[in-house]
Amino acid sequence: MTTPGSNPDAAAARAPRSLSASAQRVQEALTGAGFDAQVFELEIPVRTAAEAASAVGCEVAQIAKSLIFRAERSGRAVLVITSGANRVNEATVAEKLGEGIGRADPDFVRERTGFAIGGIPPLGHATPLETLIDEDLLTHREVWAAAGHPNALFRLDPRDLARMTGGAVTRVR
Ligand code: 5CA
Repeated sequence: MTTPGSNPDAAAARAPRSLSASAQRVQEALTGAGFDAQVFELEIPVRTAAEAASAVGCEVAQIAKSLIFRAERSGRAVLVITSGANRVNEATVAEKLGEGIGRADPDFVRERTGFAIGGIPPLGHATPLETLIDEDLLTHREVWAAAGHPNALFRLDPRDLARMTGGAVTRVR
């Protein structure tokens, strides 16, 4: 006879996967906001869109890169979530925001997002971020985003990016 809950394989399948603290924060932000996405951690870090795509077996265009810029006049932090296949055109973004932008330095990124470059997630940030979402991401059925740590990712419907960030879907190229 099998006692319910005594099968070690079933127990392992149910056990919460162990996540690093920063990835766990993203999982909690997702769950708390009503999204059922599951954060998971790879054995190896994936610091670029190309590495992430090859690790999860998707197209590089399906990686949602989270890039932080600093608005020049207001000093606000701007999150641009772009397709791994695209390069953000700072002039295009500046025009949408009504002020110039520049690449944020690592300290600014950590201070405003609470995370280090290489694992910036689309949600769960330390401070509110003005957010723009690359319209090209919406051409995919599913995309993958960083989850707070270089080894951590989650899969989502790209339409959820707008819901979880309040960001505008627009052209950023
Ligand atoms: N974990 C991976 C795959 S999801 C990841 O987070 N990729 S990413 O593209 O979203 O974030 C890495 C990006 O951070 C790089 O593409 C690069 O644009 C940016 N970056 C790297 N170094 C710096 C730096 N010193 N200052 C600002 N941005 C940087």
